[in-house]
Amino acid sequence: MTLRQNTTQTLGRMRTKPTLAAAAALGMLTLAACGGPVEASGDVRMGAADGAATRVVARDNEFEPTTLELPSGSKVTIEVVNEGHQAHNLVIDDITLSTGTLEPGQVATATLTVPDAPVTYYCSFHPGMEGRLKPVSG
Ligand SMILES: [Cu+2]
Repeated sequence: MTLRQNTTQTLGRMRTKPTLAAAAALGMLTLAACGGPVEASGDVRMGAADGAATRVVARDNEFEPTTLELPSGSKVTIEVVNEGHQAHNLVIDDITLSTGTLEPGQVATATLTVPDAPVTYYCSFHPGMEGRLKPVSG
């Protein structure tokens, strides 16, 4: 079995765990928000996207852009780049997504399905560092 197959299967199992596990993971994220590293959750991997992706830049301390308009219900790839001098992350509670801690210069790629209603993305380290993912009719 190749490493890639193994990783895919592991992710598949993680997605099927009950909601309780997700709630516990969120609890751990909250506890870790005081400056320690936070775990990634959802369909996230380190590194740049292989193909087309929507780019979100994290700076000290804001996201660019602060509004992302993407087609409702579509599967999208979002590349999160930390161009700041501090560690940041990008978290969307509503869909249990987190890039985990991104040190300066690091990039994470997240794949997600755009929800039907607007959701907030934020950095758990920096209150007020946030943006809005807005679904638009595809
Ligand atoms: Cu931050």
